Amino acid sequence: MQTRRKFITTGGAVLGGIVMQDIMRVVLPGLSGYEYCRTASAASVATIRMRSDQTGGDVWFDPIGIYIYPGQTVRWVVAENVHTTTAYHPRNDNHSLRIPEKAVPWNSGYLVNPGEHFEVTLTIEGVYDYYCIPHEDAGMVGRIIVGKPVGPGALPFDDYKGKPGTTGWLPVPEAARKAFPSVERIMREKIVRR
Ligand SMILES: [Cu+2]
Repeated sequence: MQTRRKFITTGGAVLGGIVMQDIMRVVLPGLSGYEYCRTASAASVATIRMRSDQTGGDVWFDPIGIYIYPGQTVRWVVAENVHTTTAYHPRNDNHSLRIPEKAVPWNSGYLVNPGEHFEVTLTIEGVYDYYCIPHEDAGMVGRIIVGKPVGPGALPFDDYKGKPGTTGWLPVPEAARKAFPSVERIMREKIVRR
């Protein structure tokens, strides 16, 4: 927005105030909101789209794996179908813990309309695995790495079994296990798409 505003101001000086005001009124209502969001968030927000084919048989997060810096915000946006973004954490329906121990788990609840979105800002370093409640068994999961790839999410899926305090935790379903991109691949490529 800064750049655009500067450009418009410069243009206004050249074209004259009245003309420029008219142009702004006509052209900017459509552009300004988008430009503002895009520019304001570019430095700090990573966007993940929640996707589906027309039948709902194929569902996925895009990208499925991302690397971000501590303090960056992740925003999930519905593109098609109905989804959630829900951290692998015992407080979310007794799912096994696959985010850093000190991190706060999130659950967006159902996002039902295209464009609906949910954000978290992740400050604690580690691997964060998450799923979509209605589509977990279909393998709709994603992985975020914040800074160093450490914590429970970096361990094998069954690592918790037999450890104290894990009674009743639900293991990651088979289709989801297959869907996760590896930690190594995310560290190498930073953004991983299916
Ligand atoms: Cu879903």
